[in-house]
Amino acid sequence: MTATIDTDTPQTTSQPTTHAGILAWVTEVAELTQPDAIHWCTGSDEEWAELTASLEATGTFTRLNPDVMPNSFHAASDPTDVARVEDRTYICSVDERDSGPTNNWMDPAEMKDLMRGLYAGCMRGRTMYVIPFVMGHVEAEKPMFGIEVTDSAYVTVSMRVMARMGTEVLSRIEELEAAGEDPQWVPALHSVGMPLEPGQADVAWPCNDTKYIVQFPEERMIWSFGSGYGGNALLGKKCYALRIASVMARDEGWLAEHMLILKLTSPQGVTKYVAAAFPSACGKTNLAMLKPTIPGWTVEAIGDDIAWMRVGEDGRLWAVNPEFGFFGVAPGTNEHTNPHAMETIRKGNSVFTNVALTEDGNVWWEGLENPPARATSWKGEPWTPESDELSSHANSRYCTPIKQCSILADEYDDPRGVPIDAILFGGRRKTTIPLVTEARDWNHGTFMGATLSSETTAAAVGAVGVVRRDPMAMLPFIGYNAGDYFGHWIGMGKDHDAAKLPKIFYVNWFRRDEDGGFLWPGFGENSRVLKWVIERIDGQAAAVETPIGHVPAPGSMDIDGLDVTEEQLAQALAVDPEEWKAEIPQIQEWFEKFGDDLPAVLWSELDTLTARLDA
Ligand code: GTP
Ligand code: SPV
Ligand code: MN
Repeated sequence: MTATIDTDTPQTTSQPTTHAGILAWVTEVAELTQPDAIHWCTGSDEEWAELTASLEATGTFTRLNPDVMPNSFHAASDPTDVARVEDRTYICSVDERDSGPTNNWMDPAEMKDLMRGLYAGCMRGRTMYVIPFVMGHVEAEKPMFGIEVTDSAYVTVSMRVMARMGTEVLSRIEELEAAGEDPQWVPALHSVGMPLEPGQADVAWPCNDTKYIVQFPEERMIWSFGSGYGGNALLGKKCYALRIASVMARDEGWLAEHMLILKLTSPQGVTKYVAAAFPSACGKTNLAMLKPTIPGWTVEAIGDDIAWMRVGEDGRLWAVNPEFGFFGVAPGTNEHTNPHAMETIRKGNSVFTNVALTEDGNVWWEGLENPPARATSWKGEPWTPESDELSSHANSRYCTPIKQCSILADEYDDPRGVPIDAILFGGRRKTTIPLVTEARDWNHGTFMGATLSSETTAAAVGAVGVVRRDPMAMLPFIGYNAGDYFGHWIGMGKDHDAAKLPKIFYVNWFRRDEDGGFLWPGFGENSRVLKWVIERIDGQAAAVETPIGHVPAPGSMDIDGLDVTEEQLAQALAVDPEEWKAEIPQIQEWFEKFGDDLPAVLWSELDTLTARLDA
């Protein structure tokens, strides 16, 4: 029989669990946070209908016109709660050294004291939702369970889109336990941090000026307070599937990465799988759903943000997407740049946050076709195409079920994943970095990843357009010492047959000419780069060796029908030794941050690069 929670306090709205550990934790959280009610999520359609209706009632959601966006909703956040807060994100390892020089750290006991103070009574006047979820497949060999407890209905409905969740997941945990196994689950506590006093009206977007996004890596535990925004609040995503999972991956010999996964099929029917790590808002979702411009090639999507990769018995690197939805950047998404995303969204069942709301109950954002004559901006103000302000926040997002994507590869549903042939690293750089470069070997590829640089974007709070090192596009997501993380990457090449591991490439879609225009048209045209990559792997395409790696030989890239001059292409591919020499001291300074924790191999790679540039 199901156990019940002490009913002195909150009203429990549905069945809890036979799992003593989960029940004890939920009870402990309820005693601390004092919610009015506890709701155990089932993940059913009825639950979705109830929760979305309650969000309409509080003014958080506006239902979109069902004729254009069925079962879909518009939300506008508090203007201060629009992105990940890297300054407020902590890795609270027992030993400070284990969080490394790239993370914020506080002693875990001290952090818990501080946060218990914030959590005390923080759910008063609200319902606490208990969300059993699994990242990856529920039938995986070792399913990666989590229980998110949150006082936000917005987070609950978003979690239903982004992760496999609900009764089925809880039943699976209970079943494994009953069978004598010890299924591990990550406790993930979230509160918007805005209790309601009796009679106090709620606001559309509750949040708190004080924010903490905290990972306790040894305990595999997450505590988040004060924000309702995606990466801060949907705890299965960045907090679990990257920060906590990267620690598990280090301990167990696999990789948890900020990567898309795609399947590429040539006109001859040959299939390859590509994973690519680009920093936030640097093109993963767009590449994952790419519509090739070169005839006969097709791309199918497997994932757009996170890849978990393990070396299989065959020695190849197998990748799964642990997520269940897309949480994509809205601005710039349109019928030309990402027709498959548009088609996915139009099927409905989606949440749009911080975009504009049109008078006919649709959404609009910068870059979308057919601007409306009038709309309400994300700030709730009247907006017209003549307005000085943007209609949508630069980090506004759509949240949509992955199963609605018509080009989702069948392999998405395979718990074994897909064997990766190529890994791309990429960043947003106006200068210096060529359109595509092939690494000489695994260690050189790891060096490319470890030194990846990119201009900051609106996906995180802070200045935009500042070049920073973002190793493997994981700077905000490595759950441990980044020096050890580099060592783990190097170790993957040492512990396994490097010949069977993916080949590594470095791409840059964002190089500019003197007038500030993009040298490369990007989007669907990136299929030409993918083709060159595949042909390199198969030993077909020619390359020239440069100090930084192999770049396409003149004429080796398929530019048939492309509206780019030879001159522009040459500029996009150019390796300028002077620009690269200017990078060397920056890379040196970056590496010095890690002291003795930096693998010596990376210093030798830097020496090799310097020597080649000087030669
Ligand atoms: P996160 O979800 O934050 O991790 O971002 P992401 O890496 O998935 O980035 P996304 O694909 O959403 O792209 C972000 C922005 O970059 C959008 O505004 C795109 O329009 C733009 N973008 C993507 N691909 C290209 C490209 O090939 N060329 C150019 N010029 N812009 C691109
Ligand atoms: C990113 O910032 O890399 C995202 C969006 O994918 S969030 O889930 O908010 O982290
Ligand atoms: Mn991302």
